[in-house]
Amino acid sequence: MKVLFLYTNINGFHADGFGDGIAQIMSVTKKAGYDIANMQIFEKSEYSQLEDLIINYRPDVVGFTSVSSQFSYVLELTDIIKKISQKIITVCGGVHTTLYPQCVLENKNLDAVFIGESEYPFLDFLKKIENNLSWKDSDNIAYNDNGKLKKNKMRKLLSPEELELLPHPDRKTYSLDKVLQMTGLAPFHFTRGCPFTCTYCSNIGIAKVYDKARFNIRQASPEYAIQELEETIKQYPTIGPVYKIYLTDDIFGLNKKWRREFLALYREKIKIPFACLMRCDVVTEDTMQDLAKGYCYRIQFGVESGNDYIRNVVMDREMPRDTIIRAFELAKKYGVETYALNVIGVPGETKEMLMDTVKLNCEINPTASGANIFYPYKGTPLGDKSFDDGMVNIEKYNDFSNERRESVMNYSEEWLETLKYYRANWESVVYPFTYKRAVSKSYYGFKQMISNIPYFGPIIRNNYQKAKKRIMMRTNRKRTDLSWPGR
Ligand code: B12
Ligand code: SF4
Repeated sequence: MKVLFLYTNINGFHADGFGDGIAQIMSVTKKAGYDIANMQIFEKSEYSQLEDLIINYRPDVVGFTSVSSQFSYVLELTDIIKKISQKIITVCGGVHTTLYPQCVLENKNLDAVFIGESEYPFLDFLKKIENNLSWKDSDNIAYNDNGKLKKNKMRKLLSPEELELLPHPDRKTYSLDKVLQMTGLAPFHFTRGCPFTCTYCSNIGIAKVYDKARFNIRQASPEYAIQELEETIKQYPTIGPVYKIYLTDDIFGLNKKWRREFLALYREKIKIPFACLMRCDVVTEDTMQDLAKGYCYRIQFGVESGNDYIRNVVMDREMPRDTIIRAFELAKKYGVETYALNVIGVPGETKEMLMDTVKLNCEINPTASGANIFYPYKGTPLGDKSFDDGMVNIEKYNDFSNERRESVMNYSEEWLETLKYYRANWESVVYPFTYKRAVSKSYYGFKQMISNIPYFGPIIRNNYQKAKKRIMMRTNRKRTDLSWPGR
């Protein structure tokens, strides 16, 4: 039996390309003995290549993965697939179908969606198809039952012991080459879940799907993670000399014991600079020291809002202002670059509140800073409330193409324009014009151009960064490199 896995990133606002979730489903499917293939689609012009692949490979099942903004493309692609053969079973998993399984009713050419962690439910599903049994009895799926949503029972979340038994995500069939070239980084994801309850984020929504108040973290052992890194580096020897590592865990190192053991092993066996995502309240002096010693060169912190009411009441961040300031100070002290992530345009925010965010960013003075416009994801508390209160412009929302770049909320024209302006000009607002900055910005543009040269670009950039770090360590100067892959 043949299974084709598809990852789309059409009209994404930054270069992406590796879905850890689908790569994990691919590895268990392969291990179970099925024939698998993969295609990554970045442009609609690639649809015809998919047609060729379907005709030549003749899959029995096609599995998509989808975030909300990609779902309309998934539906377009199911139409293409079913036009070639009605016999091919089309399914989709990922965060969108988990939070909003009703989406399966939107197009009859999508046979079913998977809800939540689906390694074993997907294998059962394939086994049923193979044995000519009804796949409609599989766990974790939802499908269109004569116009009504039929949702099957959910398997329990995988325990740490079960995670330890999974094969590592398949980075062979799902070739990383394109991702490395596009992003300049090798992504890895070692933690499932995040226990915080931020109202705009999917984690609280996923917790609800599992009837839980919080989506607590689960991990395989640090040894398992290091083994995955070693295996991948062996497969892609450019990781290290050319490409750095990006740990995409929602919050790296939330489990202290795990983090300490992982970093100790990383120092001994991996020794490649890595970037990661963290919360400001996870960082202590100890942690920062350990991270800096352990090859962490950059941390992406969610600042979200500089206004206490928006941050802690509307967004439920539970994050004191001083904690944010302290985390950025510590990063500076230990020579770790920082990126501040901000969200503007949440319901209730005024211009003054937005300016509080600008002020806080000026105060913490991160290496780089960016702002995205609030997007009401279905299944999240703030997203659902926005829909319930009639605050979402449905027409704009259905046209996902400007996700996070423009607001889809029913705000006044003036406020919509203000948000667009601040998002587009965030850097110049946070870092006011100075000749030094203007020079460094053009220099950054030049560096980006160099980085885009296939293969050699990242080598040149890395050597430059190493030399710069050496000089800065001596002079203890502030960094001005603005590059960051973003999320
Ligand atoms: C790492 C990460 C990225 C990486 C990798 C993206 C990816 N698709 O995995 C990068 C940097 C590329 C990225 C980009 C983006 N991201 Co992102 N990202 C994450 C993050 C932090 C972790 C994802 C992950 O690896 N999880 C671990 C794996 C194991 O879980 P999983 O992906 O859910 O997979 C399991 C199940 O869903 C299911 N499953 C998944 N796929 C499939 C397929 C089949 C066939 C089956 C059967 C099952 C199945 O089984 C998997 C294993 O159990 C999440 C937050 C989160 N915790 O989910 C945000 C998150 C997914 N990102 C988000 C967003 C918005 C984006 C962008 C749209 C940003 C942008 N505007 O450009 C892009 C979209 C890129 C794309 N085309 O997918 C949102 C999505 C919200 C939504 N409802 O749509 C999230 C949830 C964060 C949030 N704000 O809440 N992201
Ligand atoms: S801390 Fe970050 S990942 Fe965790 S719930 Fe909040 S926004 Fe989501």
